[in-house]
Amino acid sequence: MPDATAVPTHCPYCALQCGMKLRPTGAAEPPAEVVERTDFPVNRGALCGKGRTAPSVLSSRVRLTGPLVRRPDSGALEPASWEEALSAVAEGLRRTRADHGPDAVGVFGGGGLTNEKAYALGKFARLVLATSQIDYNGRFCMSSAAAAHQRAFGLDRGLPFPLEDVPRTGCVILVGSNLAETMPPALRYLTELRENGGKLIVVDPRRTRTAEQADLHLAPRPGTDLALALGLLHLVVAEGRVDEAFVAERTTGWEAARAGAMAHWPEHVERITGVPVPLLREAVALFCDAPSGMVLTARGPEQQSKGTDTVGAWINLCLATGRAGRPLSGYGCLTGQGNGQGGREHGQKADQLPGYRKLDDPAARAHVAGVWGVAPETLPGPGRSAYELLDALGGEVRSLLLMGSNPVVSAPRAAHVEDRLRSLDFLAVADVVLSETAALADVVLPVTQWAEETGTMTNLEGRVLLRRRALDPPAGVRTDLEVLHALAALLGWEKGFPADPEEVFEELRRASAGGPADYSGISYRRIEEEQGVFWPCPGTGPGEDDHAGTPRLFLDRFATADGRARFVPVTHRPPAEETDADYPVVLTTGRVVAQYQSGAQTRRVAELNAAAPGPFVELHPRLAERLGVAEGEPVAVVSRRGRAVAPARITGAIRPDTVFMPFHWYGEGRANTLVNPALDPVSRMPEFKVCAVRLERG
Ligand SMILES: Nc1nc2c(c(=O)[nH]1)N[C@H]1C(S)=C(S)[C@@H](COP(=O)(O)OP(=O)(O)OC[C@H]3O[C@@H](n4cnc5c(=O)[nH]c(N)nc54)[C@H](O)[C@@H]3O)O[C@H]1N2
Ligand SMILES: Nc1nc2c(c(=O)[nH]1)N[C@H]1C(S)=C(S)[C@@H](COP(=O)(O)OP(=O)(O)OC[C@H]3O[C@@H](n4cnc5c(=O)[nH]c(N)nc54)[C@H](O)[C@@H]3O)O[C@H]1N2
Ligand code: SF4
Ligand SMILES: [Mo]
Repeated sequence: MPDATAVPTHCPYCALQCGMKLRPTGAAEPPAEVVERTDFPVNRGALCGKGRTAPSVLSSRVRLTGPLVRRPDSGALEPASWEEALSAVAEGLRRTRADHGPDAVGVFGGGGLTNEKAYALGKFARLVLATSQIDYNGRFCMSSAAAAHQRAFGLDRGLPFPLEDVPRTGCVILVGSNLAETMPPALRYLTELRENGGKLIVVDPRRTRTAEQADLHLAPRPGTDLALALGLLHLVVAEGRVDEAFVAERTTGWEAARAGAMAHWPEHVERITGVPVPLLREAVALFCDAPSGMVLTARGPEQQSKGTDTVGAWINLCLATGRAGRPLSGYGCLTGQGNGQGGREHGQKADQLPGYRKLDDPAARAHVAGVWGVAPETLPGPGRSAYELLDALGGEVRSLLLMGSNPVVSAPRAAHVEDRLRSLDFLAVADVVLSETAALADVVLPVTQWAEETGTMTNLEGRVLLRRRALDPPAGVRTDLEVLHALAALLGWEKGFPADPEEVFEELRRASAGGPADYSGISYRRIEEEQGVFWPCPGTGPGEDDHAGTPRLFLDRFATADGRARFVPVTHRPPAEETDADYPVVLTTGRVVAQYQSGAQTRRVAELNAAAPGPFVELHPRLAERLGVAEGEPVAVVSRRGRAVAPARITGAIRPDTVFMPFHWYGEGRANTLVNPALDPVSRMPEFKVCAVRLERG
């Protein structure tokens, strides 16, 4: 039933950015209710439990409703006025800069922030703070896929095609994605694929709810996807399945990539991955017999210290078989956070300027400096990556402004990161709730939530969306843009940091014009009318917006200088930490359907807590038996970084050499206490998906 009082908007959580409508209830709990919205094509009305229950986080009972400042006498966070809180932040950052220089001030952002916020935060760091030390949690997310995209295609947009293409392809290889739990409404695309006669291959060390849907499930040992992809490519060559014409016309570098694959014999690959040779052959047959095909990766193969090469190997497989740059074929990365795509394009990344420009490119510096009205040489250079920045806290970086992340729960080697945060001279956190990280701050700034503010988000397809304000925020909170506006003014920048999102977007359009992620032809008006606009969407003149947008990339040419995709020669290497006599078991980590990320938001929702009340250690019955633990009994997982304890969840759906922990909780069961911060050399992505542990009875 049409409902005029409900405002069409989007979910606060993942990169699917499901469409929904919100209607204010007039009551306190919750202040709004979700109404079905069927016109948005990505989810067509479907929502997961997190999206359905998102309004309950809007309730004042669970959120921050006024600023907090740590009092020297009590050492506790206590209520303060906005004026006091903002001047304490400005003073904290100013003092560090005066005493230790601009690079002693750090900024940490998030992939959940709107495009406008990500843009304003990057500009604030480079201009107001003049620091190079800014990065964000997206570094922990899809940065390896982003790096591999750039290397192979010259451009990084997670999916080069809309999700609606997925059911029409011939075969999908889904690598390390559990989308039945992480993007439930998207499972429909895979169901439709199979209904249409297409094949689904899932690569995951666990037989997940997603793997259960597959025609073929390959369960490699964590951290061995690179060998697996090379083994498949070896078989493609050996069985004469290379698309020679495509390779000759549309690619470069095949010979070296081919040589790399030929060194990976199927039997050798079976020994590394644990995937039997007949299954490798079956996978190649399914993929190559189909008229078209896609490889989609998520965090499984990406969150490794060789994630960039691993994704590169899967891209090589697509290129060699001609499954790229053609309709219904291609490689894609399923980006994770609400604005995981846009958040990586507009300048909160250590090496980047808006429009996905490179900070060390003189032309990019000149263009953006021009839009900002400053001299290019005043812009700082590239800074440290996320983990390296967190690791430097209390050392070279002495004060931090954090917006949109909860690293105390979500960063690798989390006890160390927590310790580094505690050692800061000054920490300011802007958040909607008192997260575990906000609880360590000197000043906590309470901000408005998704439903109470307007902004654009770019979903995993590269579709730029408008998330509209649907209700009034409680008194006492401000938007992130208002916070940056006020702080800039206190630090001497009266102009250049507007609090109105559309004004920020209009500037972002100009800053992105001519860059790889060109938004210059997109306007709020167009997004409203068109259910989102796919970038690149160049404007044809000032104020004009008549380019159609680009739902499908690379059909005529790739975004490299010569228009050809580049094969990258890669060879297998082991994880940074291998199992040994002391730490004989592999730990991998990930998600459950009812909790989101660090849990800061979803752990405040009763219905979600009932579904997923706490951490657990998923292990195979054989491992449980050897350890002598029964279902539900505590298991201690010990790595070289620490110890975590959580109840056993015993299942035959996981490899016997591997245990799995979700990372959504703080305290004794915090998975990230264990995780190895070894970084990928190109993307600087930490190795969340594999480290060596031993198990003890807890
Ligand atoms: N419910 C829920 N949904 C979410 C989120 C959430 O926190 N909760 N977060 C959002 C975000 S930011 C992201 S990034 C996405 C993540 O979405 P996904 O990538 O789907 O989530 P994960 O559970 O991290 O990892 C996926 C799978 O990788 C497997 N895996 C582990 N190690 C390996 C390996 O070495 N190789 C392979 N091939 N697979 C491996 C795990 O068993 C797991 O099933 O989800 C988004 N959606
Ligand atoms: N072991 C392990 N660890 C992982 C992963 C894994 O697979 N395994 N995955 C990694 C991945 S892919 C990701 S993306 C990270 C995510 O980890 P985090 O960066 O911790 O992500 P969130 O929990 O979403 O944190 C967002 C914080 O910002 C707040 N917030 C939400 N919206 C806004 C806003 O608009 N403004 C402001 N100021 N604050 C807001 C939320 O309340 C929350 O406290 O975790 C990483 N950590
Ligand atoms: S799948 Fe993602 S965007 Fe959709 S309702 Fe769930 S959390 Fe929200
Ligand atoms: Mo993520």
